Formats: sequence, structure tokens, C-alpha cells
Amino acid sequence: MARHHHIIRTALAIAGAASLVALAACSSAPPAEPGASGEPAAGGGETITVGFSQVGAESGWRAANTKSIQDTLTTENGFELSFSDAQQKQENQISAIRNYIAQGVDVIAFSPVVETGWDAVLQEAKSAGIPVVLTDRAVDTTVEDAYVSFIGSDFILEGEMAGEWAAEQYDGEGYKVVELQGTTGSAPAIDRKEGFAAAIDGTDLEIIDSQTGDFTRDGGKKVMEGFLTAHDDIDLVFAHNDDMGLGAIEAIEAAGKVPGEDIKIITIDAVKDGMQALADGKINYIVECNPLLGPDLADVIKKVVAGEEVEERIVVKDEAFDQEAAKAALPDRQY
Ligand code: GYE
Repeated sequence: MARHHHIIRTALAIAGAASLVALAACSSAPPAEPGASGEPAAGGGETITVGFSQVGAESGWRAANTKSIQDTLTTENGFELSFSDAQQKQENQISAIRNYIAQGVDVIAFSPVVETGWDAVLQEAKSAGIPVVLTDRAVDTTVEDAYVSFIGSDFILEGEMAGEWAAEQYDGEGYKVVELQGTTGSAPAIDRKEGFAAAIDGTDLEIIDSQTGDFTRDGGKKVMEGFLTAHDDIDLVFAHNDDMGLGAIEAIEAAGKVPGEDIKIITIDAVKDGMQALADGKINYIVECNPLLGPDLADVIKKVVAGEEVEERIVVKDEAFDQEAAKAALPDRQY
């Protein structure tokens, strides 16, 4: 029954390919405080100051996400953006957010590198009356009304879509799977692992090893080298992002095997390099994760500052591609 449900959800997700769908539930956003800058922050054509703390520059996905945010929160569009790159370190994000609070920006937005450990700084933002918008990754917090909106994909669904395709293709073939996990403690690593495991539960696909490659190409390559040394019977790699899958391809080729044939590969993201490897036959399937969150973020921020209602959760819908679909989609791919 659960599997049936997953399949329906997958079909719906594919039908809604790459469109952004707002959930019906609305929350009333607290009107932004004027801010310590003294600027009136109401939507009367004033510039909106935004502090954005980015995870890092770990992947092609992240580069596309950063570009989308920087291309959207521009002066022409009415924003003054302070942007910082935390190099995948939570302490850097916390100090960036504290700086934005001290500056009295109108709105703080961030993509939390890991899920937990944000209570103190979220409470500080709340006490300062500065609304927080989450993009991309979720937080796990006990602070009430810690943020006004969370914009991003459903990572559990992405993992399920990957696992369902693997089960459709390879069930009955006794496949041994190794998993390249994203950053330990991050929402996408936790959720993609969970979704994939649920989808292959009850099939004869078996995860024989699982380690973090920190969402980087180099990390994926190193972990895959270790897997290839430890196991001589790997049939399938499930990588939580394209970059780790691309690193795994290098390791598999260096070991004298053919990626996409001797060892199948499934990844998540569908950024250009991943899609190219899929079209070239080195990856077998990719579940998309749309990184173009800038326009929705700009929209939410404008509403929050104007004291309008915003959706508490904006779910980004994702498509999925096999090799033929990648060939067809590549020429028009935006990221
Ligand atoms: O899949 C990965 C990136 O949080 C969805 O982070 C994002 C993930 C993305 O490093 O490539």
C-alpha cells in the first residue's frame, strides 16, 4: 500500500515538472520591524535589505542556486543583498546570521547546512523582530514561529523516486547497492536516504555500504575508491547528488570498470554536468532538484516586508530523467 502511494506521488511530481507549487496552508507573516538601519521597511518602494547565508560552494547545484539568488535579489529589483558563503560550516553560518541581526537587515534568509543547532540564533533573530526565510534545507528547531516560510524540494520524495526507479529496473537481479550520502546531518542527506530505503524495502536490492561524501566531487571519488577496495560485487551506486556521482565515475573508471554498465549509477540534482554524463551513458537515472529558488525567495521577502501573508511551505516540484530524456532535455537546460 505504501509503495502504491509512493508511485502516485511520483507520478504527480513528474506531472508537475519543475513548477513551483505553493501549498494551500497560509501563515500570517509578522510585519517586518523597521530595522535597526532606521529605514522604513514597508513595501513603499524602499530598498529591502536582505542578509543571505549560503551553505557553501560544494556542488554544481549550489553554484546554480547562488546565481539564481544573486540574479534575483538585485538593486534593480529593489533589494540590497549581503551574501555570505559559509564553506559548509555551521559556525560560519551562525556568525553570518548574527552579523545580519546586528546590522538590522529587513529580512534574513539562509540555507541551513545541517538540521539541528539553530535554536539560539533563531531566537535571537526573533527577539530582534527580523523575519527569517529558509531556502533549500529544513531546520529542526524548538523555537516557535522561528521562520515565516520554507522554500525547497521534498527530499524524501526525491529519494523515493530514485529508489522506485531502481526497484523497477533491477528488482529480481540481487543488486548490491552502495550509497554516497550528502553532508552528515543535512536535511537532503537524511531525507534522501530515508526515501530511497523505503522505496527499495521489500525488494531484493540491498544497501551493502553507505558513507558521506559531503556532496562534493572529490568526496564522492574518495568514498567510491574505498567502496571499490572493500567490495568486489557492487552493482549500483546511489549518490545523493550529481557531483558525488561524477566523482564515483572517476573512481570506477580508474578501477578499470565501465560506469553505467558494469556499475549502474543513480544520482539527484540534474545539473548540466550530471545530465551530460547521463546522456553519455555513464549515469543511468537522475532525479531532479530544482535550484532556481531566487524568484520565489524574492516574492516571499517582498510579501513579508509588506506585512502580507506568505505560504509557510513552498514545495518545489522535481522531474526525473533517464538517458533518453536527458538527451532530449540537455539543449534547453538552464542549469
Ligand atoms: O542536492 C547538493 C547540494 O541542499 C538540495 O546541496 C541541496 C543539495 C544538493 O550540495 O548538490
